[in-house]
Amino acid sequence: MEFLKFEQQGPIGILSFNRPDKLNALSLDVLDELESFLRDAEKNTSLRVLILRGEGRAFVAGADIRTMSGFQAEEAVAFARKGQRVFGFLEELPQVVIAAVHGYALGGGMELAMACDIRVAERTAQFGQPEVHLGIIPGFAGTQRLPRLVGTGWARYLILTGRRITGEEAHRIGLVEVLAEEGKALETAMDVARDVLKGGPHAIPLAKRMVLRGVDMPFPVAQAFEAETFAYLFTTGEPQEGMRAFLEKRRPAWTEESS
Ligand code: CO8
Repeated sequence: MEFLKFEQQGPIGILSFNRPDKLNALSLDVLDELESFLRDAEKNTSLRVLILRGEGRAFVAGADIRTMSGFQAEEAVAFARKGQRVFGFLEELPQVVIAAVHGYALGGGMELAMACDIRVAERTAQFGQPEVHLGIIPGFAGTQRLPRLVGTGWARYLILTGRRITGEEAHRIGLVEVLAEEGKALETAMDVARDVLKGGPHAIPLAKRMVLRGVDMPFPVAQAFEAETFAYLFTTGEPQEGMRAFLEKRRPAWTEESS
């Protein structure tokens, strides 16, 4: 891979955006590489948690402005759809995805972090949706994921002013779930990953899917879906082991990967 680096330590994978001279800006090539990586990752059954981070001074400073600067309308819609598809695929991965943010997470970079399940960020990280300053709008589903995460008030404030906020402020408004000290985003994300791995390997992806699907369903339908998912888990043997382990005062023996 040219713009991405991947290493796997047991069930935890670390994917680094590696185009530091351009603050990891998302060009068409970077998006292509990300898409093909994600297609492989989906099938990687030994991988249970994926951490996303950036090399250099940024997480990701946005979609590549040079790429977009020559667009006509057809290319613009294709680029927006491509980013939406790739980020949608990321969001739908069976693995838990954690963004470990330091430095800039702007525009498409903030949209990328929002497509992750959990956001860890350093206090000094810089989040923002500066698109309007370029005469565009967030186009990788930011106008949709941001209000779902922080409410329509903060979403309109951030998108309409293009102002940047620190990791600390992002944490206060609910855009970031876990705050890390400077230089500690990855380490803190690894701690979160280890907690995720304590959960049942069947329960975790199903719980993730339930939350994601459920928000777009009418409440009674989502509730029925939840009950069916709950019941399905009992066909896997996992709840029996989890609860037996609790009663026997020991750690559950899930699978080799989860220990
Ligand atoms: N795209 C392309 N290149 C970038 C980007 C970017 N988003 N961000 C930084 N770079 C490049 C710079 O051009 C520079 O390259 P070079 O050395 O060749 O001149 C290099 O990275 C380093 O950047 P700076 O010299 O600017 O570094 P500073 O420390 O001075 O500034 C900033 C850092 C404040 C992060 C600054 O680089 C900046 O403002 N970057 C742009 C941030 C931005 O506006 N991001 C949003 C982009 S729009 C977007 O993401 C839309 C997503 C949806 C698109 C779908 C529509 C079709």
